[in-house]
Amino acid sequence: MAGRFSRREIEELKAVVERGNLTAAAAELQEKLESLKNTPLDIAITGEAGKGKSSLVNAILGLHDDDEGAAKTGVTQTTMEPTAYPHPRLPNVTIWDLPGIGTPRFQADKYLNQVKFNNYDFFIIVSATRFTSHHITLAHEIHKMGKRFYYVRSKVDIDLRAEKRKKNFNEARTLQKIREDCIKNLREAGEASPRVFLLSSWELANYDFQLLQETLQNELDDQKRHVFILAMPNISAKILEKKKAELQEHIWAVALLSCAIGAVPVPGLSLACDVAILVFHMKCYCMAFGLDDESLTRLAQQVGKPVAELKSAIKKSPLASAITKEFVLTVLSRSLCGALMVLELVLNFVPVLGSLAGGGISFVTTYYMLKSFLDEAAEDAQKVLTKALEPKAEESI
Ligand SMILES: Nc1nc2c(ncn2[C@@H]2O[C@H](COP(=O)(O)OP(=O)(O)OP(=O)(O)O)[C@@H](O)[C@H]2O)c(=O)[nH]1
Ligand SMILES: [Mg+2]
Repeated sequence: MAGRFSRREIEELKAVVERGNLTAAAAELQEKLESLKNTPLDIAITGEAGKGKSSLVNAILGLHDDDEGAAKTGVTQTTMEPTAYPHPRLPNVTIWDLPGIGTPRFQADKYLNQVKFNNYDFFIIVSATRFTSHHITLAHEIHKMGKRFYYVRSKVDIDLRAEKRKKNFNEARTLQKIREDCIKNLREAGEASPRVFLLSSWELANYDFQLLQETLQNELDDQKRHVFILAMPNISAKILEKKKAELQEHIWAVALLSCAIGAVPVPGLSLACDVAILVFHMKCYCMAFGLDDESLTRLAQQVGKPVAELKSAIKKSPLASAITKEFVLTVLSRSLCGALMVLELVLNFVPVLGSLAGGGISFVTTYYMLKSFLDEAAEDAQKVLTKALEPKAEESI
């Protein structure tokens, strides 16, 4: 049932309470949550001109090439200086679209300085067709800085289309051949365990895009991983689940913070909690799941469906803009079941929560509210995704 604490959460909560000083613990937690919110993540997309760097920037950000705020793509040399593309919903995440290496304005020997190579957390080298000496230069320099790179072989849709003309065409075999070739070249360039991803920025659901996302996520430290997961485009059920799990991890900390800093009795209810904290985090959940007007409008354009059709899939949670103090108060007053839940939890955890005094109720109220809101928002986000991916009415006839 929504609202249950996991054993681990109870243990962590106990530990905090046992350490005795709730205000200090809350300050520590607040700092942790704040730094999580402000952790910068700078990802550089590099490679030769015209290989699909800007298209990949847009793919990672969940933007269409024509969207406002999208990186410009084109058939002639397009990107002339490092350009920052802040994530549409997470301003501390920035994808850097770098100009192509080896063009007249960006000779290989000056490129690294020109594009301020030191400034990024990690690199994605984008290639298409052949492996070149520029890839070796980039790989060496990134290594020298003690940083990582991921090698993306883009535009595989074009390779496959060309190979299809042959009699014995086999998609898996063709992809494997491209992959092996990239790995072999990177090994020869001195890379012990090359990380190679085949993809088409036009078909994110196919090939290695998801694997790329997962690999990046696993290799980031905890703090950057949290930021990265929330920044992912909502293109699969799996990504939505991951976001949910990531947000859920922090609910107990938010709840503890709420009871330590601002347990305010809710008028007319035997509940107390910091409504502002609830509003803030519920909005964050909606934004992470793309349950806001801007994200839905963009998604509707991308899949060629009316935005109203996507919105019709949303059954439980409101959009981010509708989450106000009044909304939260209405939910609180309606959640009789929630109140019972709170009571049950308080009774069950008297030894723990007793020492939080009045704050105990605020703790469980906040916990319960956020947990059930997160469950509902995640459910709605899955429904929106299913609706977006359904064949259009005229196509299914
Ligand atoms: N078929 C296909 N075309 C792609 C893909 N990625 C990019 N393109 C096309 O390739 C061309 C170049 O893409 P860009 O993303 O502008 O390449 P870039 O590396 O940023 O180019 P510069 O900024 O000029 O260095 C554009 O016409 C894109 O539409 C892909 O995965 N598949
Ligand atoms: Mg470009």
